[in-house]
Amino acid sequence: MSHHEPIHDEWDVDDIEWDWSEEGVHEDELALEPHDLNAEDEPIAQTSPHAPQKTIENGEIATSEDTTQSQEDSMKSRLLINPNKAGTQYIPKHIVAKIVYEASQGSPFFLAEQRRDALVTARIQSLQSRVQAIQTMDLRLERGIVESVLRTVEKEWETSERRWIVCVDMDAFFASVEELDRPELKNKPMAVGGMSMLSTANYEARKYGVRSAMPGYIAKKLCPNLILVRSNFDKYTAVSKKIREVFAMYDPQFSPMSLDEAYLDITDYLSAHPEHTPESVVSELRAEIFRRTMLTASAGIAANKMLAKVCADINKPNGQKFLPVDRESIMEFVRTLPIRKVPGVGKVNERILKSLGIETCGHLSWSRINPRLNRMLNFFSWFVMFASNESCRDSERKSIGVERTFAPMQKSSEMYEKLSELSEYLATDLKKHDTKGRTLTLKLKTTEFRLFTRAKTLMRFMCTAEEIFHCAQQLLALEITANPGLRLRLMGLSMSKLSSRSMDEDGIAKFLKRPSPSTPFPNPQTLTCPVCCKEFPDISERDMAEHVGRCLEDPHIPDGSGEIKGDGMKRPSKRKKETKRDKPSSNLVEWMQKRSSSPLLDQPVCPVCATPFTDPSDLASVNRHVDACLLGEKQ
Ligand code: TTP
Ligand code: MG
Repeated sequence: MSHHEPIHDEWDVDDIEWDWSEEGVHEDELALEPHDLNAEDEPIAQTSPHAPQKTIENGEIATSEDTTQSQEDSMKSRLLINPNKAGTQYIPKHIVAKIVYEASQGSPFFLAEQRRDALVTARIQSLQSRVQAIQTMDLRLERGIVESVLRTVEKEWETSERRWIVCVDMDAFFASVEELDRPELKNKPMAVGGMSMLSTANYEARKYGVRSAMPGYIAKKLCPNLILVRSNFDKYTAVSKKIREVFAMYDPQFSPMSLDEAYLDITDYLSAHPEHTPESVVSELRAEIFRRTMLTASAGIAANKMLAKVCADINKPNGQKFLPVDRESIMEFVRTLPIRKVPGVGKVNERILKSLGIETCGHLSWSRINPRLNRMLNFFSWFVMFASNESCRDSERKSIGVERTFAPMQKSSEMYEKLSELSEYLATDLKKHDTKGRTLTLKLKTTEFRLFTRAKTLMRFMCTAEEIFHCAQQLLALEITANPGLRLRLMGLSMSKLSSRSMDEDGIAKFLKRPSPSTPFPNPQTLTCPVCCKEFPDISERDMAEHVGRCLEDPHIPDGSGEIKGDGMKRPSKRKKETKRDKPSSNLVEWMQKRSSSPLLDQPVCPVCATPFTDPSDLASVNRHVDACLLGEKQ
């Protein structure tokens, strides 16, 4: 992936997949943490190679292990970060683990990882006791719900149109680009980056266990002959441009994920070129990339993005994997797929799942897993994602982010300068993708490797560098004030809750202007401003909308739901004495809910057919309704 290329993955403040930069730190660990575990910023760990194996029988899950894993084993596997990276399979993992463990002991990175590892162990222990409690419950209802959801998913799958989705990913991208200028490095172990961090390594170096996001000094222990090359983003961006020209030949609306990776939907291309098969199109595409750049790419061809992404890694480097789109082929493929291969399952999720005996995606299957646990860990959603028929269009982008790693930084003036630079980059990316967003997340990593994110959601959209910087500096100021002596090594900004820029009206203004025939509001009338709480007799909706807009623009009034989360770092209490003006957002939500014609969001609905219950307090009729749905007696 790239330096300031946008990453767009599902995230909801906690679930961020960030980009990285100069020194290359990949935080893939942040995606899709199990809901109920509140895994926060917890990065990935690999289950110990020595951990006892678990079994799943009759839907019951053995939960005895993980706590027996020694702290040292747990740390060794954790420090491996991603032992499944293509090209690293030739060296025994335990040898790499031992060297990395010994080389990093006592470093700030090691201490931070140790702290996080202890947290995960504690979570696993608490999870295991909860799982034991669940085992004794009557779960027939939940099993029925899972079955019903699966029936719906399958029906949708059967009736929906098959698409051919391709994930293309360049091989050892930064390193391969460097080799173009220095061909003598081709057969030598080489990595891009510095002693503090590597961006990537060529396949020769991977044979020694060297890989992305590994400190250079540790890589040197694994491979003393390793040659380090400094990164040069201008070169990578220029090559990326050429690759994208090729992508556009096969799918003009391709979806770039980073400098070296993209999703393409080649269904239309195939219809226009009936002489081709999906495999021949992708071979041709890869050959064209090679012709233009002298670099190799690998690809996955499958029914959806998730499967294509997994496939792209299978025959790396310079290979492609084709997965037929029929149900049986997909089910067979998924059944044996190790859970760590699922995009979004990082080292924490992997360790947690493995502690429950879940090693492959087959183990996620509803029939073998306790459904309540399934729901608790949210892994059903991963399972369903395999069956998804989503397209890979750009419009589905959930967030756009940039980040930079740098030499330790302590001066706040420098921090603000970096923030301003990131705001510019983010604004440029937002413009490029014709989008704007309401939630801005600031990500910081300290020199002690403490990683935390602070997010703020505004009622209005942001897209310019000034708007972004204005919001971001408030978040940064809070941290600088709360943590004297703060020393940073990484900073990132990401925008989510995105919307197209081309929409002429947004947010509250649009809402306020929306006609609402089912909940008529007399006009003019007495209305209360949800921001300043003043009452306005005989005001028209239009004037009220303008007033609310002005209130929201007033910087002295808190402008939305400032969300703050993190890793327990000290931060100033934002809440002073609560005054009427301190609670605008709850008033606003309430006000908007009253005005909305749709049912309240938290109205209980049937878990099977999603119909709101007319009288949720009448449990007997609720049960009758759900039973009927489960038995398929309702339409
Ligand atoms: P990747 O596609 O993940 O890795 P890669 O292209 O180097 O190797 P592979 O053959 O396995 O695809 O990332 C693309 C580029 O993004 C990579 O060359 C360097 C950069 N990068 C970082 O800077 N830091 C990281 O942690 C990772 C994973 C990548
Ligand atoms: Mg790559």
